[in-house]
Parts: sequence; C-alpha cells; structure tokens
Amino acid sequence: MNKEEIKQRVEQLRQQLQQAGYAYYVLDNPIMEDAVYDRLYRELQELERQYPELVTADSPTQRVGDKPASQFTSVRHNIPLYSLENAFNIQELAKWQERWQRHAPGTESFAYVCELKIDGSALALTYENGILVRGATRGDGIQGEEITQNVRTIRSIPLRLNVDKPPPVVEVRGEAFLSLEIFEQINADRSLVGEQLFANPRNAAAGTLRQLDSHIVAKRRLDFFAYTLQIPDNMLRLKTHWSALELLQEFGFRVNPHRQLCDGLQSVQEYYQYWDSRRQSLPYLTDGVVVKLNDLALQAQLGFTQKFPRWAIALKYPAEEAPTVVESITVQVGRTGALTPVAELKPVQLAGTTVSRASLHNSDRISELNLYVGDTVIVRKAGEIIPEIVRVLPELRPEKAKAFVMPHACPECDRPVVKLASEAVTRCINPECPAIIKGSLIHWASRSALDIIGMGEKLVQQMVDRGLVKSVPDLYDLTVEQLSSLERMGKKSAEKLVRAIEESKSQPWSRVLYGLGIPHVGSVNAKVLAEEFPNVKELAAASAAKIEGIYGIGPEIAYSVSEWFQIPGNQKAIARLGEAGLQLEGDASAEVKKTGNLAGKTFVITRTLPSMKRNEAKALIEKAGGKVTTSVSSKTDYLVVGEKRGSKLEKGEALGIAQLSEAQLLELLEAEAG
Ligand code: 3BD
Repeated sequence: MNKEEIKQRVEQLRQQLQQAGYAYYVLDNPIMEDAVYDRLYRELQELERQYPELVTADSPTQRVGDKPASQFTSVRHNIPLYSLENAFNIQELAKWQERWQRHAPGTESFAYVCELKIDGSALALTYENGILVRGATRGDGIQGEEITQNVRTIRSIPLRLNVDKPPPVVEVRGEAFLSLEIFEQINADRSLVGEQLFANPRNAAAGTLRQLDSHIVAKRRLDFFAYTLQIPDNMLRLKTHWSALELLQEFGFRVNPHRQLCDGLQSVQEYYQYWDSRRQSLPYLTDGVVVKLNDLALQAQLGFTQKFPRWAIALKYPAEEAPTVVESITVQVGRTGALTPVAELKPVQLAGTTVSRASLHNSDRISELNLYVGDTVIVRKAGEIIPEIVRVLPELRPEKAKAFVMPHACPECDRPVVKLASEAVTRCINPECPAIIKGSLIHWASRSALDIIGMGEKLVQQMVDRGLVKSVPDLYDLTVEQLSSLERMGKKSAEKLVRAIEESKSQPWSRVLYGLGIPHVGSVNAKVLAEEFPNVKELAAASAAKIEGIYGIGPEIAYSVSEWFQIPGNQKAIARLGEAGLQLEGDASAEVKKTGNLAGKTFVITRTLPSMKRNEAKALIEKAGGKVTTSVSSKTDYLVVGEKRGSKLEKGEALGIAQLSEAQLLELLEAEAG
C-alpha cells in the first residue's frame, strides 16, 4: 500500500469501528461480531503505530489513553451549569408553574418535556468542528475538572459528531452513570481485595470519573445520557427542547428513551407516578423526573434566577435514605426470648412516612455498624421495607455518645439472659417470662397460624398479666367467666372469643406446627414439614439428619426442629394441645396437583427473595403443580421477582412476562391451598 492507500484504509477502519461501537453502545443493537471488531481494531492500532502522524483525536484507539494523569486541571465553564430547583410533590410543582407564568404573562399554550432524573454525575462535553476536545466535571457549576481522557473511555459518547457540517463549537451536557449491574460488580471486586465499597452508583460514577488512570476508568464501563445541547446563537434554529434531544440522538449520543411530552400538570403527574412505581425495573438508578418547558424561546424569556433556570424543575421521589440521630437504644423481648435492640430515632420523613424506630437485630449488628447512642446515622426505608440503619457517620459523633451494652438481665422478667457463642442472638430462657408468653400467644392467634379472630395484642397482655394464661395450651381451658372479668370484655365478646378459640381446633396440622413458633420454621417450612411428617409423633421422633433430607429444608431449620422437640416443656405443651383436640396430624394428600392456577405453569425465580429460600419457593410451586426453570424464555409464564434487579428481570420485561413479588406468589399459593 502506498501512503494514500494507507490513509484511506485507516479512515475506513475508523468508520467501521465507530459504526460498530455506536450500534453496540448507543443503539444497543450490535452489528458486528466481537472477534471481527477486535481484528479491525488491532489492524488500526498497528497502522497507527507505524504511522503516528495518522493518529487523530477521534480515532477509536484513543478511547484509552497512554499515561495516567498526575492530577486534573481546573477549568472554567463558558456557560455555567445551573442547579435544578426541587419539588417533592405535585402541589409544589403547581406553585412553580404559577411562578413561571407570572414571569411570562399571557402564555396560553405550552408543553413540558418530562425526563427521568438519572442519579449520576453531570458532565460538560465540548466539540470543536465536530471533534470531542474537552470533557469536564460539573464541579460547582462555574469551575470543574478537565477529565477528557476519562470521558473518551465512555463508549456511548461519540468522539466525533455524526454530522456533515458541524457548528464550530457545540457543548453537550448530560449525566454519566453506572448501571446497577456494573456497580454491584465493582463493589464485589472491591470487597474481594478488601477495598472500601462505594456507597451507591452515583458515588461510584463520580469516583470513577476522577480516577487518574484512564485504563481503570475504561474497565468500569461508565455510560452517559445526553440532555442539553448548547450552540452559540442557536445556529441550528432549534425551536424546542424536544427537537434538541432528537438532534443529540442524531449526533450519535444516547438520549434517554423514556422522555415524554406532557401538555400540563395532570400528565406530568401521571408520568411521575408511572415511573415512581416502575423505576425498580430500570437497570440504573433515578431519583425523580426533570420537567422542562419545551419552547426554547419561552425558556430564553424566563431566564435564570441566581441558581436555577426558571423553566425547569426536578420533581423528586420521596427520599428513601436520610440522616437522623439515635436518641436511645431500647431492648424488646420476642416470643422466642430473643432480645432485640431497637434504635429510637429522632423522627424523620422517609418514603412518605415518619420513621422513629429501626430494628438493630442483635448486638453483633451494633458492633458491625460501630453504633453509639447519640450517633448520627443514615436510615433507609424503601417502599414497604422495615426501616434500617445502613451506616453511622462517625465524624459527627458527639463527645457524650455512649457505647451500647446488651443487658445481662431480661428487661421483662429480670432473669439472666444467655448468648451462645454459636448464635448472634441474646436470649431470655425463662419459660415463664411474660414477654415470651405474650409473644407466643400473639403468634399462635395470628392469621397464618391458628387465626383466632378477636385475640389481639391488648387482650393477650391482660390475659397474661392477670395470670389467666401461662402457656398456649392454657387458652383451651379459658372460660367465659374468666374472660368477662377482663377490661373492655362483655359477656358477648367473651363468648365469641371462647368460640373462636374452640374453632381453632379444626385448623390443619401445618398451621398448628407453624403456630408452635419453632425458631426458623415459618409458614412455608411448616407446610413442607407437615406434608412430609403426617403427624407430630413422627416429626418429634425424627433426627436432624432425617429432617434435613427433605427438599427445601436446610440444616439450621432441621437442627432447630429436632432441638425444640427435645425440650420437656415443649413435649408437655404438645401433649396438652393433643388432649385439647388440636390437629396434630394431617390428611396425606401430598401429591402434585393437576388443576388450579399454578398447574402446568412455568416459573422463573430471579435472585434473592425477601424471606423465602429459593428452594422453598420451588418446592411450593411444584407442589401446586407448577414447574420452575432457571432461564427466561417465551415459555415462561411468571417471573417471581426478588429485591434486586437483574438480567433475568430485563429479559422478562422485554418478553412481557407477568411478574410476581414473593408476597403475590404466597397469595397465589395460599388461594390454591384454600
Ligand atoms: C438528570 C442540574 C438543566 C439543563 C439545568 C435544566 C443540577 C445535575 O437526568 N437538566 C436531566 C438531569 C439533570 C437536567 C438540567 N436534566 N440540569 C439535569 C440538570 N435529565 N440527572 N442537572 N445538577 C444536572 C447538579 N449536579 C450536582 C450538584 C448540583 N446540581
């Protein structure tokens, strides 16, 4: 090849590689096999090595730089990056609308563009004559850091604009972010080598952008959504923000596909609610929606306040994490005697509710968190999840902060507590501890156990405090006279309760087993065990090894069950329950069902479920006649969705497969059980 031919070949290779990269990273629709891409890439690399004068800034080989930078230089933004005003509900949005309308009197018709607010890190990219020459972080909006080499590693950012006659200068702004999947991967890798974990994808993205070594940045697979286009004097005569987004897309950027034109507050609210409930299924985090006036002339007319554009606002989702102070730590005693420390918090608003307490689980958890009373902490409450403390801010610890010490005596009965070396839990082991008795009774009467209607917490409290009931079997000796003596108990209600208690004798063996409150035996395990062991005698006589042999039952459960039946007090209780007439054996109809809602249906279970083990869920589905497979396909009927997002979920969504949460699956199974 002569020099001219070589130059042509180099240009051809660049074009092919650029198109393949664009198809892969922006359109998510690959057009070239990896191996072919690699071959062309290496050919280009080799030619550029031989003829360094042919290297250009927009060559695909330039995405990974050579030497790490020693530090970043500070750059001033030509046009400042403004902040966004926040609104937390639709009323605040309406006020914002009134405000901008006062600044633009007589505006009759207008439209908003709604965008997802990506929880990432803002970037400003400068293109001169269509070539990426500078990438900078937002910084404080006035000054940022020049991180061009890192920006070049982001595959969804074009190194050259896809346009014939580019304006001399174009500035593109948008959000760099990490997908949840990659964020989790990065943290998993970090934990393997003992590095400190990133708290969230936003921090991980910001930290990655400020990495001095662009090779590391390239490995982290950052992504980017573009959302504004600044062209001096509006040279391209754009009229709307919507058309600017379309142009950005033509230039070769990834623009979030979930944007929407809305004609007023009503449709903005619908968009907001739709994405608040669906954001869980996105592969990246969003923290609200951004609402912008579509008309660029109207935007220009409204202008900016000191900090914000008047023509845009962020409508945020309710916060799921917030800082607050641990005012004290109290200790509760549960039905198993477990002492649970509970953080009493200075009340905070989280996910739309006031949170003032968070379980700390056990003393190990408190040490792990390194939590002192008086500490400022981050609490988290997502959707229906119970609030929890995710971390402590040790730098805010006051001098008078106190370490927590687990009490040595039960706070309810004052007897000594024990903590086995093998367990994280501290327990009260006094079988007469009123807290344990109350807890056992409330559990016994609960909906999934014996379902004794009318036997609420207040009533149980009185029954135990008056000494009417000292254990579960005592319930079956209660008389109307005794119950009528309790506060707020007339003869009628007493008779009703006695009847409800009497009726509980016809509840099936699996519910009785669950009601016993054996540690680790939830309603699902109880069903599995009750099916495998037709009566209490066989279960009580079974060794831990035999119990563990059952599909879906782990060693911890098996050990717990066999231990429980060794305790004389428990044996006595079982005997008394039998005498009282409770069902301690089942009807052996444990064959696979051929009819019903689940029969013949195919299920796929994604990742971790909140409370059930995968195998338990599988066993139950199979019992109800369903089938469980591991990979999602068009044959899948239901996707049982756990807490985390993942590739199965994405695939399921793409195929339009119905989704079930664990709770919904249990409902379905419950309905089948009748
Ligand atoms: C997004 C400003 C305007 C151009 C100002 C209207 C505050 C971060 O997805 N539009 C978006 C997103 C962010 C935006 C604008 N549109 N500003 C936008 C944004 N779809 N996240 N932001 N920013 C970007 C910020 N960043 C750090 C500290 C303070 N403010």
